[in-house]
Amino acid sequence: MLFSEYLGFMEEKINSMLKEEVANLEIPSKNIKDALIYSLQGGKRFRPAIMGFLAEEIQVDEEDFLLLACSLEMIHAYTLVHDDLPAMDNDDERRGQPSLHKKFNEYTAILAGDALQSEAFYILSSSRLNIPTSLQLQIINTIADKIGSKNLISGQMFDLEFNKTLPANLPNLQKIHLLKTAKFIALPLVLIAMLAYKDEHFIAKIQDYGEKLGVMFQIVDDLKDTKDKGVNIVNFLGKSATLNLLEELDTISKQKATSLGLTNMHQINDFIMGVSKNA
Ligand code: GRG
Repeated sequence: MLFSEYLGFMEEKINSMLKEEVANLEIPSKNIKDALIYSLQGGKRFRPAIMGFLAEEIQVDEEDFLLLACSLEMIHAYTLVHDDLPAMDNDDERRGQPSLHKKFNEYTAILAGDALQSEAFYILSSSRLNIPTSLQLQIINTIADKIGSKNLISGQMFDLEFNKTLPANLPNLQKIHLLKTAKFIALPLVLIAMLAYKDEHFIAKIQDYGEKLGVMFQIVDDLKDTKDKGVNIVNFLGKSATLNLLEELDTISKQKATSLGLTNMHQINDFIMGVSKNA
């Protein structure tokens, strides 16, 4: 199946799973339950789709990673809800709808973000994952590392400090892209490699590939949205040099995938490059 088709297939599957996950939660506060449902609607499900694409290449069964994919989407949704808050990026819209704090209010958005993160780890640590406990612990540990203060949180912190207490220069911007976006695009691929019991060498290489893909993903996001954003690579390099960098990353990352025997993953590159053409 083409990656673009697979994305649609995964979107439907994850949407219905997430709906069911939240429906089954016994939450005393109806407002929080409604906010969780709202926050989980409308994503592209890019991270689950890249998981599935790699899973097919290295023979990991769907039932072994779908709950993991749902947990990652919950964590992803939490970061978006919190990022949209007035104290952070102050965005009124998300996924074509009012952002959560606009639809509900600020304290609901803060608590819904917190809840999304806890519910994700509740699923991740449950026996429903049906994998050996030692592997499950390693997976939880890896996720906590990538979304914690060593990675995602510092990336977001630097983003908020950029051009204020943090000098606005290209190395700092690239550090933000790596920590805030790229590590969280590499993570789903690393988790699939862990489920397949791949060795350290493979995991380091797939992480490297995923990070390059993540930087490409962020660059395309920057190309799509250049208005009033200081933290945007197009403002530093200009459009033509940004497109050249994107091409370069595409070539390098495809070589990395090829060296792992994963040529089907090139379709993910092509999908990202395709989005850049319409930017
Ligand atoms: C609040 C801890 C914390 C972190 C926020 C994710 C993030 C960090 C900020 C969001 C802003 C942004 C532009 C992030 C770059 C990554 C990105 C393009 C996220 C959007 O991901 P998509 O396109 O979103 O997969 P959908 O809506 O399709 O799920």
